[in-house]
Amino acid sequence: IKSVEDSVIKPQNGQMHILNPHIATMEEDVLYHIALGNKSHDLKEMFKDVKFVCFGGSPSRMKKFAEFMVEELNYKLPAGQTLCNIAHGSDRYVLYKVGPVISVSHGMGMPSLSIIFHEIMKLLHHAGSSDVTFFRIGTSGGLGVEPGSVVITDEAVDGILRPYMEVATLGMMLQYPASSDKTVSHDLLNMSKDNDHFKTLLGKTMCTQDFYEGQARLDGAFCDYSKDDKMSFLKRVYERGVRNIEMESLCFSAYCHRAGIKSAVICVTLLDRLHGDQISTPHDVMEEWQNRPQIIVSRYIKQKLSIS
Ligand code: R2B
Ligand code: URA
Repeated sequence: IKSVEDSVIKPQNGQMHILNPHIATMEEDVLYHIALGNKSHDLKEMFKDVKFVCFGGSPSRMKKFAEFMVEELNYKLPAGQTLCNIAHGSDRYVLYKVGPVISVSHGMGMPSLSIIFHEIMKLLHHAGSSDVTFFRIGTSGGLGVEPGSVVITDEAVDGILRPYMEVATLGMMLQYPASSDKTVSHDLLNMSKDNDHFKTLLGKTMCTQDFYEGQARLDGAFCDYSKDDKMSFLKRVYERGVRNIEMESLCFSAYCHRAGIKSAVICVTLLDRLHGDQISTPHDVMEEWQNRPQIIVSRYIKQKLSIS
C-alpha cells in the first residue's frame, strides 16, 4: 500500500493542469464517453469561459439544474436555440453548458464518477479554462438528520471511516487523501438562510462501494447481519460525525484535491437511516428535496458572478 500525496500540484495561474505527461504527446485526445475530442471540436471556443462544473448522478436532474441556471443567471440562449445536451453523441452521460456553468451527470458510484471526472478535467485543460470550482450536487441517506435536510461534506470517508480512496494500480494499492476544501464548504453553508424551509448543515459523509450491504441496509437481496448489528454500526458512525451516506464523495474529493481544484460536495438526505432503509417518500416531495442543494449552489455561483 502506497500513499500518494506527492502528485498534488496546485494549478498555476488558476489554469487547469493535466499532470499526465502522455497527454501532451498524443496526436488526438478522444473524450470517448462524452463524444468530444480536441481535434474534432474547438474545445477552446466551446469551453474556455467555464468557471463552475456541477456534477450530479442523474441525467434528468442535471438537465433540470441546467434549466434552473438559465433562469437564475437570466441567461439568454442564442436566438432559436434550446438548451442542448453537448454529449448527445454518447448515451453514457449528459452535459449542458449555461454561460460559465457546466452541468454534467456522473452516474452512480465511484467507477462511473471517475470516468467522467477524467474527461471533464481533460476537456477544461484542452479548453484552457482557469479558476474553475467543482461541485457534486447529490442525494444521500441521512444519519440522525430530518429527511430533506442538506448536508455539506466537511470530510469524506470510506465504508470503514478512512479519509482516503484506495485504487488498485499496476498491482499496487494506492491511497489518495480525500481532503476537502473547507473554504468552499463554509462559503456554501453561509449561503443557507434562516428562512429557508429546510436545514443545511456540515458533516462527515461516508462514501460506500455499494448501496445495500455497504450502507448496512436490511433490504438488499443478501444480508448476513442482524438489525442490532446494523443499528450499532450506524450509531457508531453517527458518533464519529457522519451525517450522510452516499457513493461518490470520496473519489470526487480525492480527485479535486489531487488536481488542486476548489470543490464541495452538497447532498440532500432522502431518509434518516436510523429509522429505515426503503426510500418511499412520494416522488413529488423527493423532486422538491432534490432542488435544495441546487438552490444553495446557485446562490454561491450568483454571488461569485455578482448577480443578485
Ligand atoms: C446517491 O444516490 C445513488 C444511489 O441511489 C448514488 O449515486 C448516491 O451516491
Ligand atoms: N443514496 C445513497 O447512496 N444512499 C441512500 O440511502 C440514499 C441515496
